[in-house]
Amino acid sequence: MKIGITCYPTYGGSGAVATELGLGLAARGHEVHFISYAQPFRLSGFHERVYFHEVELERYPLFETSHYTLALAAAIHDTAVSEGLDIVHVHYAIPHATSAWIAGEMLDDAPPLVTTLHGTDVTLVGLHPSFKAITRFSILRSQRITAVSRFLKEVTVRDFDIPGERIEVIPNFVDTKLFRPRKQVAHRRIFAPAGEKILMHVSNFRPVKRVPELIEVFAGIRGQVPARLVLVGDGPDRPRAAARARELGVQGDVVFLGKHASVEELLPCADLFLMTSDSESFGLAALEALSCGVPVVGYRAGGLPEVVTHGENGLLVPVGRVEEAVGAADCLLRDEGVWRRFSEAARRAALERFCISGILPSYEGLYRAQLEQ
Ligand code: GMT
Repeated sequence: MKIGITCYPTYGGSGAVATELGLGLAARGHEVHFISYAQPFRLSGFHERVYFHEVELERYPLFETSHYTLALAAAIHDTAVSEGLDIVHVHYAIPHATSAWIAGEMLDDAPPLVTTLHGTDVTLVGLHPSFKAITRFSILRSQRITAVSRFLKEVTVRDFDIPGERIEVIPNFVDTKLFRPRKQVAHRRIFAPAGEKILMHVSNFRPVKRVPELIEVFAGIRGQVPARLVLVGDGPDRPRAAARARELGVQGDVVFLGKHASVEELLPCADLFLMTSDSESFGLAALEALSCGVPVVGYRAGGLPEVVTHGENGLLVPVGRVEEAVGAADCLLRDEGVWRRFSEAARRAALERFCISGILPSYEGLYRAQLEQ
């Protein structure tokens, strides 16, 4: 099949999933055309049958804003024509499903449109009164709709009045060969020179992630166990997180690494992964941590409990219960035997339930079923 994939190229789960899906499909013999305004952050190196089409954002003095939705529609249209795409698969509904629908309207024989809902396209941005109607319209115009968790499907049905039978849940996946437990002795020594425990968090530091509150959780843990916190990523809440670390007097033990594309090199040296989001449709970063054998401590929000099994490969507490999160982390860090049991269960969950080789055929099957209709 010739598959067009549109995603945000920026640091985030939807772009990561879309890129790895595309690379996986290409490895299985399909031709994959990424259509985005910049090279997706996880798309590096040369891969056979993988092509990148950059969306040109024209500037003209009359326009004060860029016309991303239109430029993307034009790029999807042009790529569909020039490459003869069989399927267009967009990740994150806003405005990608809208652009792809416009592109389809311009074609006599448009390729079917698959829209994958990822999270805030439905739970936050899409719900804004100025976006809700067009988001619903564009989702419904997709021939196939997928959601990355049962939670996200339920929210979409409830808040957008979209028939449940139209949405298929295909969970996110992880490359378990890449994200695997490794002995990272050198990295560990850099992050924790005195042998402290290493806590890690990876995100785009948006308010939904509650990173300043995560610093509070860390400060509580550090009060009980020698520990250091490694923060990977960047975004609007980074200054507030840094300020909170200074207020709590833990800034010396918090490392802000900034954005890093190869988190599989970092995650294996963590003892725990922290995720304190107040809403998380899936929590891809948590899954990648589990795959590296790193148990997760976090808030029981959205679809995260579908990924992290409480009491088995992580501990989840109600949103905002900082003290309970500290207690949960302490319980895992203090007892080597308990930690090892959780770590092994984490790796097992990734291998048995979320391995890319098990999930990718669901997308292939969905494309085939649509093309055979
Ligand atoms: O929806 C977003 O906030 C953006 C998106 C991203 O690109 O980071 O994150 C969402 O999609 C990821 C991949 O499916 C999920 O793992 C994240 O849980 C989800 N984020 C939220 O729901 C806040």
